[in-house]
Amino acid sequence: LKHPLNSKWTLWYTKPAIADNESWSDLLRPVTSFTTVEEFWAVQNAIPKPRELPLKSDYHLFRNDIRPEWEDDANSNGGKWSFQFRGRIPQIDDLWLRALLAVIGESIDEDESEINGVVINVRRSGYKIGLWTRSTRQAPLSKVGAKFKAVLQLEETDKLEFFAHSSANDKNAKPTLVL
Ligand code: M7G
Repeated sequence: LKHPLNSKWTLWYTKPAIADNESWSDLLRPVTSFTTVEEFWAVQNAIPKPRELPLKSDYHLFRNDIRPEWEDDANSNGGKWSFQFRGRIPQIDDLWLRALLAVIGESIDEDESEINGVVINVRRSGYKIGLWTRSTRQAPLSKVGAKFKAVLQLEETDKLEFFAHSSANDKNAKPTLVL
């Protein structure tokens, strides 16, 4: 017996650059896709956890055939709810799993329309998790952000920040919403 998910999901991996001439698109690859709960767990149990990934790598889990890039038509008018966890915190594997389950279980967004995917970046400063949304409409975003803050087990005083992808190339961009 297999339990179907609402969407097909594809896991992507960004490997760390070794040489300076390796571009973003050279480093980003789809790993595998799944459509059922059972296939999700088979993938989850087979792959390295965030704590086992090298610095500068990313996992991206995206719906259907959406590419984990600002340029994809599904993402270009949207943005991401983002939180930076400082340091190599031991809970990150559990928090990432909670984020994955919330996204594939569609428990963050009741009408299923806003969420395109979820990303973890492994960086020297720590781990960053981002929830990518289809739009920047404030009402649904606030609801989604509040739920995502609970999924990540953030404290009231932790600041979850929303950035529009239209400002993704601006290193000084300020969040357009903060929860
Ligand atoms: P990042 O991995 O989102 O965050 O972006 P970081 O600054 O914490 O490392 C790192 C770099 O990867 C960006 O400056 C871009 O050069 C490239 N990059 C990341 N993303 C998500 C995209 C994307 O969606 N499209 C393109 N073209 N480049 C990207």
